[in-house]
Amino acid sequence: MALKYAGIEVEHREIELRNKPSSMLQVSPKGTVPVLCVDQLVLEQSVDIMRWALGKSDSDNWNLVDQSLSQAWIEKNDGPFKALLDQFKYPNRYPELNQEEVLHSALDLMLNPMEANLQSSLYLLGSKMTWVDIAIFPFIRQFSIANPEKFDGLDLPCLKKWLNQHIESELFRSVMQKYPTWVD
Ligand SMILES: N[C@@H](CCC(=O)N[C@@H](CS)C(=O)NCC(=O)O)C(=O)O
Repeated sequence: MALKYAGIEVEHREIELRNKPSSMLQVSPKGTVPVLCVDQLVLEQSVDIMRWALGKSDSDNWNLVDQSLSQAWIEKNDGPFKALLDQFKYPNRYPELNQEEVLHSALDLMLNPMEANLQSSLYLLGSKMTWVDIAIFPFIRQFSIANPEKFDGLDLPCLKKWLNQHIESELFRSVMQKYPTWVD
């Protein structure tokens, strides 16, 4: 989304995670997606790719954020919330965990604090959309899809409105397409 927003054209190589092409592992042995190869650089973290793209072009000032606030949200999302998301998405991998407890931890840690922010402003960090909204909403989307009935029953009206706005956005739709799988 950041690349598209910044108007950067890329050669998009969709890969099969179960069968990673050796050309990818050669440039990025850590073997996770996304990876961006540009100007002799190999960017292997989504957040680095976003920063690089916005450094090139940022017409709506997505980058105009309080640095420590944005970092705190991203760290919470990528660390403990991502762990809870995996536990919520793949309960069979965590038979020892109680799903209700996982859900409550996710609410306490992330979903309720986001709801509180979104009750007083349209976006996570205030009245303007920033890269932090774009970085975090795909994780909330995954959470909502993992157990739609449960998610629908949660009292998070502003979070749901925010999520739908992003899911229905032209930007999201334009990048969420099926791409052919890359074969070396
Ligand atoms: N912190 C990394 C996480 C990357 C990551 O874990 N990607 C997953 C897919 S969403 C992956 O490539 N997993 C490797 C695998 O499943 O083999 C980032 O934001 O780029």
